[in-house]
Amino acid sequence: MAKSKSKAKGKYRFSFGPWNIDEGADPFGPPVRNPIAQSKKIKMAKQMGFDGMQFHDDDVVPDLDTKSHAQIMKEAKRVKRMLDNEGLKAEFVAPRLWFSPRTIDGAYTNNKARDRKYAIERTKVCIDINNVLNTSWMVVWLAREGSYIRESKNPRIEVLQIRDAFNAFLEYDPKLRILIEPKPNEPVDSAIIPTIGHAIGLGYMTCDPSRVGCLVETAHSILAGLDPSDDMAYGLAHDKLWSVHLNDQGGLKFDQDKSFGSYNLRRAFNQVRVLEEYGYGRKGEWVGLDVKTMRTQKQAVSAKHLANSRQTFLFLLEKVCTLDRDLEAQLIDARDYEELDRYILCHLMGLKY
Ligand code: 3MF
Ligand code: MG
Repeated sequence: MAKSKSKAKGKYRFSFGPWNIDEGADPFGPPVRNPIAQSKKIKMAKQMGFDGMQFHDDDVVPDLDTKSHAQIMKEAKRVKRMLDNEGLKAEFVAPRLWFSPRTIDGAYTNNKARDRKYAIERTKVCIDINNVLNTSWMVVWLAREGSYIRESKNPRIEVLQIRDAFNAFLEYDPKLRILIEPKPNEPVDSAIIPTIGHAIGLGYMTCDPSRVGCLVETAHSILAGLDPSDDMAYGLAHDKLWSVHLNDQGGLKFDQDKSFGSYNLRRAFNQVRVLEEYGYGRKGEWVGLDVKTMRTQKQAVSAKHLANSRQTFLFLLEKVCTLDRDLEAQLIDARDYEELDRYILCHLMGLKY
């Protein structure tokens, strides 16, 4: 567990997923690096000071849909042993519901009943894998729940279909907690659960709202035109921010997943601040870094963005802990926000104020 030099209130454990060290393919060009084996990625996580890993169900068991349940459990146990050997934990296992030919038009909100059934059964297998990896936190990114043209689905029914699917999962495993990861678009044009407010509202509609929370991802908030630290604060005010995917994003374009703080350091500072002021991590919440390797990175340095993002977080934590709160309070009291603005900038730049 990482500690700030100054006294931090939060307890920070860091994680990332195997997809965060990638081969550099994009919609316009092929891979530019060789794949790195899962076992190697787990070792790299340990070396870079991470405490755990995040997974998709088929990161743990590739080609999941073609295997028997017994085989899936056997392969999941192997990954658990690999983690144990490095002293790492699994933060969560998320169902990958956007690859199969059966989820082309959505998973829980697919217009075909047999395809919705597939998505629900697949998620139950994901819950079983979560149990083998000794985690009961399942992140659900609702990738294709939405539409490409508005008339193709009934949006009210879509919300109820997701609620019903979640109810089935909450009943399937009484220990399960669902963390909804909202994103407003990409791959679909219009997501049905686009923001953290929608995610939290949906949780309250389920049969056990106490077991449904959320994950805020920096880039997803920015894509929705929102401020990520405000989104995190909203989740925290509901005691429902159970994970974060920190990264960065330059405005309203494709989902960039840049290194944390690389685009807007002040915005990153405010995310760390809102977590620290809550005492984030004390209830077991993790700091996930959902950052992407730049396509231009060479093989040997294709994980730097992870180590850098973690370091930036710790650097900003130090900035949060050393902020002169008395001065800040005085400037707020005087309503001199120009001066407060200047103080924050000087503090972030390490300039004498
Ligand atoms: C997409 C994402 C996803 C989710 C992950 C969890 C591939 O924009 O952020 O990353 O975080 O799939 O299910
Ligand atoms: Mg994410």
